[in-house]
Amino acid sequence: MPESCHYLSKRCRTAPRMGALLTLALATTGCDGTEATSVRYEVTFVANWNDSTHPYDNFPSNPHFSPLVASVHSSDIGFWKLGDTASHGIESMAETGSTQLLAEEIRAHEPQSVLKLTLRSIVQSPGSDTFEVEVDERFPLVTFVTMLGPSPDWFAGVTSHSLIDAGGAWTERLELPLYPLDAGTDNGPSYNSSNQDTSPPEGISSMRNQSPFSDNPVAFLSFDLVMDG
Ligand SMILES: [Ca+2]
Ligand SMILES: [Ca+2]
Repeated sequence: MPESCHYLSKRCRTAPRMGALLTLALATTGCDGTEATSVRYEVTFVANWNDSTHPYDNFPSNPHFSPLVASVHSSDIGFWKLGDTASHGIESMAETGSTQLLAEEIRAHEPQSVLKLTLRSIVQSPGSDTFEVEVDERFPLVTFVTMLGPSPDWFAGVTSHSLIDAGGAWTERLELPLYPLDAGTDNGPSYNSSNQDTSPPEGISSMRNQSPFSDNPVAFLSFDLVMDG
């Protein structure tokens, strides 16, 4: 059996619900081993960072998230990980909100390991953003990052998250709470601290329940499989 039909055959054996079966059938054109099956997801980013959810440390007057960097890629590549040192692109994104360096790092892996890079616009918090991404069996992973602004080097996101579930089928709906992260590249302790470069850089770490953050998520990221027809 062609490799690209692997997930389809698994899905068919497990007698999926009719909606999912319909989607899969429509999304699957020419499963002859020459093309991977692609599906689309509606992605919704909901900003949840405000002075009620995180009521500490002179909460800033203009809380926002920098333009979301969204990448669909294969398991051959990853762009950040807890405990690892941030790349220059992640450092730049987390400290300034700039997408340029990170976009270059991601695009360097097109088309072999990266299917698509999507750059969005600033989202006020509270606020939301909705868009679609296309994924396929060779590129089932998503990586999303956005800076909390203003902040020294704090960001939120997911890394190399697969939209294929443990049973080998496309996940129909997924909602992920996003907790604040420290890129480990600036020592500033407060939202509006001046630049204090961390040299050498430290590993990326969670700031969940660490000053100035509470135990609440700063955002939610959800994925809904688009049901064609
Ligand atoms: Ca830091
Ligand atoms: Ca820095």
